[in-house]
Amino acid sequence: MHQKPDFEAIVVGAGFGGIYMCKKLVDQGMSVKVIEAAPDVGGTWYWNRYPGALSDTRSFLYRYSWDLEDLRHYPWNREYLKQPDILAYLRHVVKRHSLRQYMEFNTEMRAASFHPEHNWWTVTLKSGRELTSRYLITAIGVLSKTNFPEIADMSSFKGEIYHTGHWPSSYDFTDKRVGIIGNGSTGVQLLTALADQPIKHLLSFQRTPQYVVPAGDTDVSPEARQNLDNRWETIWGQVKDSTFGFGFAESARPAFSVSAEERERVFEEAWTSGGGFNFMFGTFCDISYNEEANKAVAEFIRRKIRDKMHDPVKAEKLMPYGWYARRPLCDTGYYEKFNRPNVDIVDIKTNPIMGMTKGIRTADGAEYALDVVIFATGFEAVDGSYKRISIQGASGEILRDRWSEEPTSYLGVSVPGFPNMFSVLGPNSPFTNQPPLIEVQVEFISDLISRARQVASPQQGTKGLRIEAEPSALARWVQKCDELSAPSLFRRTESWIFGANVAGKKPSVLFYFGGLANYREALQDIIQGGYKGFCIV
Ligand code: FAD
Ligand code: NA7
Repeated sequence: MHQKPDFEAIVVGAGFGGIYMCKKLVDQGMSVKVIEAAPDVGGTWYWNRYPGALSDTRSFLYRYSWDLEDLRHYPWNREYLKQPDILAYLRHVVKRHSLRQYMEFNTEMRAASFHPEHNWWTVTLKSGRELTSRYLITAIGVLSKTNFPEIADMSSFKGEIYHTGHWPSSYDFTDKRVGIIGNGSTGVQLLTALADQPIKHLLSFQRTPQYVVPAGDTDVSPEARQNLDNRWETIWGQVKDSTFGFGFAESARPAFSVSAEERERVFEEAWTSGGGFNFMFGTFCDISYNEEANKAVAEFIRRKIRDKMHDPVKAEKLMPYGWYARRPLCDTGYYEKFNRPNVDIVDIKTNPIMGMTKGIRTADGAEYALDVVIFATGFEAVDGSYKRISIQGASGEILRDRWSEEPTSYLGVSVPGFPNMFSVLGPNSPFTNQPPLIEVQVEFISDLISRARQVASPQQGTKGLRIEAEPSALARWVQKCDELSAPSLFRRTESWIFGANVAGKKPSVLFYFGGLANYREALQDIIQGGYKGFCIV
């Protein structure tokens, strides 16, 4: 008889990924412990409670697909969900499926090591407590570790400093001078919301202007909701058979296969219906890799920005000229807010930030006096969360050392040398709407574990107690990710998608650009081949 660990599985993180992982493993009859650093469930939506925080995946697809009854009855009535709505939804799911009993909050994993003699993991918590488990599943988030750049003299600033990814439970900016550093998805949402508050002066410190298209946020009528409720199975079928999983028909037409008038009509239609991914991938199929197509759409958006702005000087500061090849953004009235006299932009590309004293000092010698500085500077995406943890594999190697040059994993879920450990949304996962992808990965991981558990039995000694990805399978997957992203303009554009947003970090291929449908097909092929690329010993 072999010895038993404390739990069959430890799941780290209680966001969309950890919650579903817990559900699947509990349903398989396993003993499961979920540990979460935050005081409650929610993940991203626990931490990012800044004003204006919302998912820009439409409401009908920013949820789980596996509870049809709940899909039909859970109430929501706007095209997009705000942060409190998503947090409430995830709490509801945990309650509905009685998952809280498996979860421990305010519990951070600091280290983990694999013991080849037992084929299990020891997880060390911040408190020093140790837990053992056969399987370790990290669902610790792609956008979880904040990017908090160092600014000279920051400690001498006497005002308030916040990061959007660690937003406090209360704040009051009434009559204050507020500066926001960063204008990605978060900065755009935050500025749009704060501009409506009684703030004295709101300044956006902007390094790279963005292309922002309308979100199209409206009420969802009871009839539209009923229509969805009648079609959930078809809807999710389409989503999981698509590239991006955002629920719109992805275009198969190149931009220059149609006349200039038709292009304009298509852009105009997408502008009116709204949605960032829809605009980039629902209009034409080659915007992200054909330079001419990209230039055409960029020019259209610039025209729209000019139309919205009253002051040509402000408009020019907001004007993007690089490739339209970052995560597509959408807004609920961003540009219009700059038409107000108390909302302005500071171009920190031309005049970088030099330090913080009474506010923010820039290279031209200007000093912008501020009461509040908000960092909307994003995240160290994908592998950032893993840098805080010392994960030691079977031969003693530490995962963050392995990943110091290039974080990679087989299918986004498994790393050779780190047996019985699986990640949800690990490096080289598809670049898609995340909830459906999370489901696909969680189901793959739980099926793989189930397969190993079938092989294992007390009579068979250690057989089936160790699953590991093969190095050759990883190499092939990484090469595929490299080839798929090579022609993309995204790869020639600095952003978190290639790890190019954090000072000192070497950019690398962090995502699989083949889309959700192809990814699912690859998984199916692997399963049918007896879990090709994994060895179960
Ligand atoms: P997370 O939600 O990030 O949860 C990870 C959890 O792990 C966190 O709670 C964290 O506290 C915990 N954790 C991390 N390290 C440890 C540790 N060492 N010990 C214990 N616990 C730990 N995606 C979309 O598809 N569409 C969108 O519209 C969209 N909008 C977004 C908007 C914002 C502002 C942000 C930040 C992200 C957005 N995302 C969006 C991405 C979003 O992160 C995912 O959709 C999804 O929430 C990820 O869920 P997750 O469970 O994988 O990770
Ligand atoms: P992003 O998209 O990484 O945006 C971060 C913003 O912060 C962006 O404008 C950056 O400018 C700016 N930034 C970052 N570091 C600095 C420094 N050192 N100085 C000045 N400005 C800086 O993060 P978000 O939180 O907006 O969005 C992340 C994802 O979360 C998003 O795509 C959604 O999926 C949810 P830059 O563009 O690099 O010049």
